[in-house]
Amino acid sequence: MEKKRVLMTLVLYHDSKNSRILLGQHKRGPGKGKWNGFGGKVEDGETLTRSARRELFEEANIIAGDMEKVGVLEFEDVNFKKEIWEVHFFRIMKIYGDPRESEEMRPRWFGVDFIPYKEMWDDDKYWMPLFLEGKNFSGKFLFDTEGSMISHEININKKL
Ligand code: 8OG
Repeated sequence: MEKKRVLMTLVLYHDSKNSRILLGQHKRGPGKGKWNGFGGKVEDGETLTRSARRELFEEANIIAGDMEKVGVLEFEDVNFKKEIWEVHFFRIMKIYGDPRESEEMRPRWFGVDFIPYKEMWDDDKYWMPLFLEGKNFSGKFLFDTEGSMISHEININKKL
């Protein structure tokens, strides 16, 4: 049976001037305790960028200035819900407002040399360094039912 594709966004802000990145810790749900960028499911009738901006505001209380698409990754669980998560990644060039804790996320700045990979999804160590270097990427990751990564494939793409 063909797996259903679920569209999602992930938004990241790298403050390169101060060598830091803004992450948020999930307070609930399947990713509870994990640090991540901001994002979630794209709702019916929403564009990817609109959805990304909405999630950023809901989760961290900040407004994104210009954003650019930097990649797309597919996450597949060996059998979970028969879904493929297609996550579209965006880089924010500027933020407006101070990050504030929401019901879902606890935002915090991390120095780029202190990214808490042990408390993040297994795949993040593959694409985060590319993101921090300003590269574009695409790839596929397969997970088992316990959430451990079984296989990975990542490509560096040319900028559009
Ligand atoms: O808990 P919630 O449904 O909001 O989480 C979905 C968000 O997490 C969405 O922005 C997409 C993102 N996401 C995945 N899988 C992975 C992953 O393996 N690594 C990272 N960094 N983010 C992921 O759905």
